[in-house]
Amino acid sequence: MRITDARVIVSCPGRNFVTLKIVTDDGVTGVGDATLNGRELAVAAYLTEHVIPVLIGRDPARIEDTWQYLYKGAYWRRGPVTMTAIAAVDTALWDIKGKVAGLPVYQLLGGRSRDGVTVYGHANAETVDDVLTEVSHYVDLGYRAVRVQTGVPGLASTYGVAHDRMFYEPADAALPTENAWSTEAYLDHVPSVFARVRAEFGPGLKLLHDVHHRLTPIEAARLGKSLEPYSLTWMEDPVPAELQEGFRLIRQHTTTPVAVGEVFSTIWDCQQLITEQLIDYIRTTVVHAGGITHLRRIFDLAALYHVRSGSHGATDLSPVCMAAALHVDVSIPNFGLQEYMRHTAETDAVFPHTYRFADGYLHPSEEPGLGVDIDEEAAARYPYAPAQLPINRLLDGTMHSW
Ligand code: CS2
Ligand code: MG
Repeated sequence: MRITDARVIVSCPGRNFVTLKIVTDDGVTGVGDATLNGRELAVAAYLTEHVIPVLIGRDPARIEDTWQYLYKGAYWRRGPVTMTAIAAVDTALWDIKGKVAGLPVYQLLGGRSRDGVTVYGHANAETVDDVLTEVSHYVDLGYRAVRVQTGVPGLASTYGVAHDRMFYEPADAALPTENAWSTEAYLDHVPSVFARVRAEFGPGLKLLHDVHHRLTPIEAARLGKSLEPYSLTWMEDPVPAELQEGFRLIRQHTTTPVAVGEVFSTIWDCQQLITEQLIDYIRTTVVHAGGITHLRRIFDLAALYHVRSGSHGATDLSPVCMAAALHVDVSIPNFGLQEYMRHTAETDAVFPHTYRFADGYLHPSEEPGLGVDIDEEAAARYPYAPAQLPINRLLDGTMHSW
C-alpha cells in the first residue's frame, strides 16, 4: 500500500478549520485535524509545502516511522505549527490503519477501558444568577461535569463568556480585539461564584474553572486556596506554563487540583509538571500534541505519576480531532475528563461523524477507523475567513495573557 495523494482543506463553517486528507493506492483515505486557532494558514502551508511532498510514495502503515521522519527530519523541532502538522498526518494514518484492519481505532489502542467518555459542558454568563441557569441547563442535558465562567464586575468582557451561550468562539475578528483585565477584581469575585454554584447544586456535580493563564503562581495559590471549600475538579491554566517549576509554589499552598496543557505540543513541555506531580490533569490533545502516537506517550508518562488526562476540546478543535480523541480517551487507563464544546450544525455538516453524546458521556464511533470524514463539497461552500484570537491588557495598558 502506498500514499498517492494528500490535500489540505481549509473551510470556515462558522469558524476556520484545516483538515488533511491522505489518499492511498487502494482508495482508502484518512483524515487529520490540522486546526491551530488564529494561525490556521501557517499549518496549511507547512503541510502543503514541506510535508505532503515527502508523504507521496510512503507506506501509510508505517505510522511511527513517519512520525519520527517528520519530527527529526524537520531539524527544527517542537512548537505548535510543526506538531499540529505532524498530528494531522499521524491522525490520518491511524484512520487508514483502522479502516484497513476493519476496526475502530480504539481497538488498535488496546480496546475499551471504560463504557463511555465523561465530558464536561460550559456554563457561562455575565452574571452569577444567569450562570446558575446555564449550569442547570447542562445538568438537564445529563452532564456530570460543568465548567463555570462568569463576567468580572467592572470588566467589559473576559475569557469564556460567550455571546452565544452554547457555542463559544473566541477568534472573533480578523485582527485581535482587545480585552481589559484586572486580577484583583477577578480574585475578589470568583470564590463567590463557586459558593453560589456549589450551594445550588450540591456536592455531586463536578465543577471546573479555566483561569486561562492569567495569574502569577502566588495569585494562583491564593485562588486555589479560596476555592477549596467548593471542591473543584480542577483549576485550569492558573499561570502561563513556560516556567514548569513555578507550579511548585501553587502546590505548596493549595489542594485544588490543577489542569494544564492545551497549549503544549510535546511531552517535553510537560515532563517536569508530570514527573514532579505539579499537576493533576494533563490537557494535551490529538491535534496540537503530535497526534495519537505522541499523545499516548504523554498519557503513559502521566499514568506513572497519578496524572490523568483532561484533553482540550474547544470548538476550534474540529470533529476530526474529537473523533480521534475519543478513541484515545476510551482506551487509556488514566482517563480523567474530556472537554466537549459542541460544534454548530454547519460544522457538523462539513464533518459527518458517528460519535455520539448520551447521559453525560461521549461514545466513540464503532466504524472502522476514526468514524469521521470531511464532506469536501460542503467544505468548499465555506471559504477561509481571517480570524484571530483577542489580546488582553491590564487596566494600565500592560500586555497580559489572554
Ligand atoms: C479554552 C479554549 O476550552 C478551553 O479550555 O482554553 O476556549 C481556548 O481559549 C481556545 O481553544 C483557544 O483557541
Ligand atoms: Mg482552557
